[in-house]
Amino acid sequence: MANEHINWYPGHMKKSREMIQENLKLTNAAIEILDARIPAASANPILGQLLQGKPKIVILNKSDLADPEGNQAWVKGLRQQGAEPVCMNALTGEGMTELYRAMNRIHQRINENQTRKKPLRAMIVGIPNVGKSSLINRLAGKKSAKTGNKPGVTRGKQWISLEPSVQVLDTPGILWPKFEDQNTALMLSYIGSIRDEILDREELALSLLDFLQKNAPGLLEERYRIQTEGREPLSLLEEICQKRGFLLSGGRFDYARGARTLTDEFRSGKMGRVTLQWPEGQKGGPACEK
Ligand SMILES: Nc1nc2c(ncn2[C@@H]2O[C@H](COP(=O)(O)OP(=O)(O)O)[C@@H](O)[C@H]2O)c(=O)[nH]1
Ligand SMILES: [Mg+2]
Repeated sequence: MANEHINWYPGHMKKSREMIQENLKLTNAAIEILDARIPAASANPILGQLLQGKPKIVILNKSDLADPEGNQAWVKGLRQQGAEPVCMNALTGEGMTELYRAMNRIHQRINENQTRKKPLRAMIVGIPNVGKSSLINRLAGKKSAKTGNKPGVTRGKQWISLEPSVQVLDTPGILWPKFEDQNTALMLSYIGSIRDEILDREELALSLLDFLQKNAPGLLEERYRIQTEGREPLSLLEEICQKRGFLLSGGRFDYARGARTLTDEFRSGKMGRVTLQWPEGQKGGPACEK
């Protein structure tokens, strides 16, 4: 998976915010992309402030990797908060029809009671790796969006016209996650959206095993054919190494390989679909923070 990581420095964050503020002046709506597995942890901390009341569509992207029940729960929860949620898979285009519908609803709302109808001009925003470029490519219908995250880079503004009066800016706004929050940082590490160096892979694997054992033991039990009840994460990792034959000389466990395999298989969805954060008061996961 080609994860793009950014080191966020204060200057960097300032530039990125300024770029978004500049571009927001040209738009009357935003499309916020979240990762459907961790909608709370992948939300931007200051987006609400930047939008200043502009309507937004919330895309739960990578919904193919999240629990379908979790997707439903988030759609319902976000709708109750007055947002326009759309479940999506930017790789296959699933959810595009819903996205167009949501854009039309917002467009109508913007022009309600207006004699001079304005076009809808929307901007895509989100933290790194949620699928901004994938969606822009899909909207543009060709591989046109630049890959790589360069906050602050200003290119000539290009609009992708979906209809004559519905346009999306071809440059996404890249915001930083709430990584000062420990739980958020962990969730982002589990799905591979922040540098692995922040947590050692083996530590990360043990933490992920602990989380899954408590919240989604079935994933581990089915994938690795192991019993998880009452076990220590380390013993789970050892059994996974044993089962996969990840052994070093003298029969020692190859923890590094076990950890890499576990995290890779989790991130790519090989273990199954899982929602790590549920809307408040609902099943599984830690209660999501605001
Ligand atoms: N499974 C899955 N992977 C996705 C989806 N959307 C994007 N990706 C992958 O997620 C990674 C990051 O996507 P990208 O569009 O570069 O994210 P950006 O950093 O927000 O621009 C890439 O490896 C994409 O192929 C999706 O809906 N489902
Ligand atoms: Mg990108």
